[in-house]
Amino acid sequence: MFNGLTLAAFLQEEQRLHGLSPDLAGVVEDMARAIKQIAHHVSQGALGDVLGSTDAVNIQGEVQKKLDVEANDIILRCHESSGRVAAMASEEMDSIYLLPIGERRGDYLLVFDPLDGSTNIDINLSIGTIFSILPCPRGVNEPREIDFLQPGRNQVCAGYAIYSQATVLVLTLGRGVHSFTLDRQIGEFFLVQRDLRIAPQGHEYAINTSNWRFWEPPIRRYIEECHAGETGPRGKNFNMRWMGAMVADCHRVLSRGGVFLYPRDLRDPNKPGKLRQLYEANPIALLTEQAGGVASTGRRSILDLMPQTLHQRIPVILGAREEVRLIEDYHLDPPLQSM
Ligand code: AFP
Repeated sequence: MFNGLTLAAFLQEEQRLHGLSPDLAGVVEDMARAIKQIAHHVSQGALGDVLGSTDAVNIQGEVQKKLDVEANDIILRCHESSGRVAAMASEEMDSIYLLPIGERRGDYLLVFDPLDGSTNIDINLSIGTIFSILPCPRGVNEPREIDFLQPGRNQVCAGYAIYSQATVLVLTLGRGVHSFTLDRQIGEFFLVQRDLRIAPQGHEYAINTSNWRFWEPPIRRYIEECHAGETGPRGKNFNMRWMGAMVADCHRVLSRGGVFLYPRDLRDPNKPGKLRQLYEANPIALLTEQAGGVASTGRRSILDLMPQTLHQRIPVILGAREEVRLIEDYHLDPPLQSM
C-alpha cells in the first residue's frame, strides 16, 4: 500500500495549519466521493451500460451522453443533503440546481462539468470531471443565477479528476496545487505530489489546428512560429499534442509544461470561444496560476473576467508563463490587429 497522506488527512492538515473551514473540507470530500463513483462507472466501460448517447440535448446544443447524465446525477446526490452547499450549477443543466425543500443550505456554490471530453467516452480515451467552489454571497439563502456570476478569483477551491490509467484528483485550496491518486482497492485518494509547478518556458502546445481558418492573426502567428521550429524566429523545436478533453490536455500542461489554447474563434460572434468560463476555464485557470503559470484570454487574465451568464464561453490560453505572455504580446501588436 502507498504510504502517503490520504485526502482526508491532507484536509485535516489544511484545517490545522491554515484554518481551512471544516465545511469547505467537507465539500471537497463529498466531491471526492462523487469522483470515486464516477471512476467506477468509467472503469466498467461497455460492461456497465454507460456508453452511448441519450435522446436529450443540453443547453450547449450537444447531445448528452449517458455518462454525462449519470455523472451529473452522482455529483448532485453527493452534495444535496450535506448542508454545505447552497446551490449547484453544471454544464449539463440549463439553470442552477436548488436543493430539495427541507435541505439545509450551506455557505458554498458548487459549479462543475461532470464529464469533460464526452467525445472520448465511447472510444476509451481520457475523460475528466472539473469543479469550482465559490462562496455563496452573504445573506443569500435562496441563490439565484446572478449569485454564481463571480470572477474566477473568488474561487475558494478548484480541481479536476482525470479518469485514465489511474484516477487522479488535482486540486487547489489557494495554497499551491496538489495531486492525489485513487487506490481503487481500498477506495482512498493518496497525496502523491505537493506543489506542482509549471516551468516558465515550454516547447509543447495543444490546440485544435482544424480551426486554423477561424483564428485571429496573433494565434496564427504563434502557431506558425512553433511549426517553424529551430529554423524559425523561436529558434527551437516544438511538439504538439491534442487529446480533445480539456482535463487531459491541461493535466499534461500541469504535469510536464507547455501551453493549451482554445482561442477566440471568429465563426460565431455569439461564441467568442468554445470553453465555458465558470466550470471549465475558471477552475483550470486558478490551478494554472497556483502552479506558477498564466491563464489568459489573450487580452486579459481569465480570473479577472466577470461572467455575464452561467454558460458563458471565453477564449482560453494557459500554461507556461513566458509562452502565454508572448501570445498576449502578439495580441497587442498593431500590425496584427489590423489584419
Ligand atoms: P465536453 O465537456 O462537452 O465534453 O467538451 C469538451 C471540450 O469542451 C473540451 O474539454 C475540449 O478541450 C474541447 O471540447 C475539444 O473540442 P474539439 O472538438 O475542438 O476537439
